[in-house]
This record gives sequence, C-alpha cells and structure tokens, in this order.
Amino acid sequence: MGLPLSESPPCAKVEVYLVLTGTPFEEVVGDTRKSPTKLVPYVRWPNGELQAESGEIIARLEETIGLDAGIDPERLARGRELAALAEEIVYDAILHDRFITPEGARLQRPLTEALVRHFVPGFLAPLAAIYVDYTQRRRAMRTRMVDPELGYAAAFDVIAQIVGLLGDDPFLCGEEPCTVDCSIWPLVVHAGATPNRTPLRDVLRTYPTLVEWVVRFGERLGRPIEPRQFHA
Ligand SMILES: N[C@@H](CCC(=O)N[C@@H](CS)C(=O)NCC(=O)O)C(=O)O
Repeated sequence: MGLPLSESPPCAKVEVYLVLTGTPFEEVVGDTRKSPTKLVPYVRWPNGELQAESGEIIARLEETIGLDAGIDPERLARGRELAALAEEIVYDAILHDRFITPEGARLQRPLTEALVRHFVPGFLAPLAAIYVDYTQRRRAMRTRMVDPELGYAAAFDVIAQIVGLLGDDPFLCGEEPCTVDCSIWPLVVHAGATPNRTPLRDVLRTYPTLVEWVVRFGERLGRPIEPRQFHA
C-alpha cells in the first residue's frame, strides 16, 4: 500500500533488521510452499540451508552482529515480551482490518492477486486470490478477533504498553535501536499507515511519541515514513 517495506509484517521485521545492521541480502518473493514452516519469511543462508521464523533468523544473525549487546537487559526482556504480544495481538487486528472489513478487503484484493501471479498462471490468479483470502480470514479469526471489540481492546492495551516502554527515549529500549524496534515497527507502520479507516489506526495517532518514533526509526533505516502516510 505504498509503504517502503514488505507488506507482510514478519517479513518486514527481518528486512528491517538486515537493513539496520547493513547485512547484505537479496530479497525475493517467497513461495510459502517451499518454506520449512509453510510461512514467510524464510531465508536461504549462504550454505544453501533454508530457515523460517523471523525471530530465529534474527537470533542466528545476532550471534555475530550483536545489535542488542549494549541494551539494558531488563528493558530488553520487557521489550521482547511486548514484541511477542504485538506479533500475536496487533498482527491479528491488522489481518482482520485488511481481510475481513469490507474496505480493507477491497484494497487488499488487487495486492493478493498481484502476489499470487508470481506462482500461478494469470487465469488462475483470481481463484488463487480467493483461496488466500479464505486462509487469511480464517487466520485473522483464530483467537481474539472472533470478537472484534475484545480483539481491538487487547491490541490497544499492547499499544499503550509499547508507548510506556518508549517513554521519552528515541527508541524502544533506549538511545539506540535494537531488535525490539525491528519487531514492533513494521506492525505499527502497517496498522497506522493503512488507507482504510480502522479503530487501530485511530488509536495510534493519539500517541505523538509513538508517531515520532515511527518517523525517527524510518529515517534511521533510510525507509522514510511520512507523517501524513501515518495519518497522524
Ligand atoms: N511466527 C512467524 C509468522 C510468519 C507469518 O505469519 N507469515 C505470514 C505472512 S504475514 C504467512 O506466511 N502467511 C501465509 C499463510 O498464512 O498461509 C514468523 O515470525 O516468521
């Protein structure tokens, strides 16, 4: 939707980490059928090995890169806990807003069709898109978003906790960005910069420090997000 990052938050998490740490990589459209977990992202390491799970990919790179090395351990632990919550709760709200609400589904359909065209002949793309749409709707409804009121309330709570973690610091765990910023930023960007009006989008823009962090981290990455894209 015009954003300078993958349209999949978990893929964007790995992408952002690679960009931030200056790790060379080649980006390709991932075929979930070939992934070890049947999900994206997955990487092919230089030795040919395939590995999935964004957190595990980053953990392996962290063994040599050490982006988190200088971060206060307590704050890092809290940040990781919140990132895990956001990856479940905020992600489901994003899926709901993108695949289940009529306006989100209308905007998402051409993107899904364009994606599946990488893998199936053009005439099958509309059918394949209907299938993907079905799987994502089912996934969006796997837990809290069965009751959107409860699902949004849980997502708002996670967002408030993220704002608390940020405090008045430039990045989520202090003066410098760490893996927690890489995990949470794509979710907040996708939720806040979606063109359809959603409760989550409206809540995000009530937190000026969060919007400033989104812009600041985007600048640090060289993937700028305009405040107007964020509907702030
Ligand atoms: N825990 C996984 C989650 C990955 C994930 O949910 N990927 C989504 C893309 S946003 C996917 O591959 N969905 C395809 C499907 O549900 O079939 C990670 O962090 O890598």
